[in-house]
Amino acid sequence: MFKKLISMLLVAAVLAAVPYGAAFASPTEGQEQVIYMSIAVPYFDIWRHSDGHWQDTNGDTYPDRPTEGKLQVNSYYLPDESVRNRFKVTRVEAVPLLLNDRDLFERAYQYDKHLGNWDIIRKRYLRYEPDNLTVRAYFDEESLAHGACSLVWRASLSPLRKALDLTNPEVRAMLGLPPMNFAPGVQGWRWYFPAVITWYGVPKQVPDFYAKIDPHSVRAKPGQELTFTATFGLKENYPLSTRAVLKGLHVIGGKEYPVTLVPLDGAPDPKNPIEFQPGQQFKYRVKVHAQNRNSDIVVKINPVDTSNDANWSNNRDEARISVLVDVAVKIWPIKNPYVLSWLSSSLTPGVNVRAYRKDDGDPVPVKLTMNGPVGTKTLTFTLGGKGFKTVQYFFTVTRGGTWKVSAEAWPEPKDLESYPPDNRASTQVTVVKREPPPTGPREPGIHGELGDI
Ligand SMILES: [Ca+2]
Ligand SMILES: [Ca+2]
Repeated sequence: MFKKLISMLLVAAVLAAVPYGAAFASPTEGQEQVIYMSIAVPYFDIWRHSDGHWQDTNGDTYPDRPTEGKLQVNSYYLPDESVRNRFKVTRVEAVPLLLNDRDLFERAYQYDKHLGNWDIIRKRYLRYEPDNLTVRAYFDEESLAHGACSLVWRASLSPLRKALDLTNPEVRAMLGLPPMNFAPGVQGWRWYFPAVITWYGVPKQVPDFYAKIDPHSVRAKPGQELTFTATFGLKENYPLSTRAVLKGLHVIGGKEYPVTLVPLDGAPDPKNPIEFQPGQQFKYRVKVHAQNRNSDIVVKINPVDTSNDANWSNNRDEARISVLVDVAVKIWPIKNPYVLSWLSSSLTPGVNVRAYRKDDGDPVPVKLTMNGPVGTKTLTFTLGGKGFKTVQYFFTVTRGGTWKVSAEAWPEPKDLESYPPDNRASTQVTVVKREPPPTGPREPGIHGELGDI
């Protein structure tokens, strides 16, 4: 006699009374989607002993014979742990995989390659399917929480011509079964019950990655080396470790140039996606040189394991580099000295005031203030790199003397100035009072001096 054969893995499955298609998802958990497809190929063997009786191979106490309708129950698990981590399973569907179902197979094969490609599956299993094969998935909330379901197959154990003959040495060799001498009258037959299991789910809690840069704003001279600290993290309310890609960019005039993120305190190499534990953050140093125009340092973090982030607004941060400018001012009399004729009662001397940019950076507002005998005058205008503006300051005098006029020019805001010593200047204007020439005795009624009032 041959030893008793248990042909199938039997798993006691409690069949929950959950109708096909029920979904365990709340509306806040996002769109249900196919999260995995698996290919299951259990088999059902029957054996006839040499005395003619059929063995109970599925352990249900009834003998299993050809042509009988059979019910088979197996448990299945969502095999991909990363899928289980990212999605909450909402339901499971199962359908038999038949010889003309190549499209269905190819879809499932994208996820589950463990049994081989279509040619292998078709040759090894699909040719040996029983008649009237159906399969249905059963699950409840608890089983889905473990990524598990039960599959119930029903089939008629026929026809024999589509079954593998387990007593045939060639068949045994193909199946990897040991050679065996069978007693006369012994029969053994195998059918396969191929099925495709489609797992549906919704994304689990969404991670919230964030990126920060410090400081947020610096003033610098063109060419000056600047150091920033970039911090990338995963908020601790996400329950799993998950990966993200880090990026640093120097944005100059709308063009993006990558910057190197130098790991600090043992932070991982940012060239590859980085795994973050909940609440974990890593710091990197960013070194750049200020350009001759304003620029921005942008840091970004993007999730890798999910397509979503709970709050995109904190996945990017930027620092502004405001380039210092060098404004200067010059002031000089239009004429020096002025001469006040004895024929004139007054004179309006003036000074030229020039505000100019010594650097060649982006345009900035410049405030020019002039102070002199007629008070303070203020002008604001924009000066581009190497630009200048010349204005005059006039005042009226009725006598000779020396007058002082001062000016100062500053970029706005004032602390954009890189070299303050030349932002103030002053000059003196001398007015010489010309006395009338000596012309002899004065005539009555004519005042010889038309000057001072
Ligand atoms: Ca975020
Ligand atoms: Ca200056």
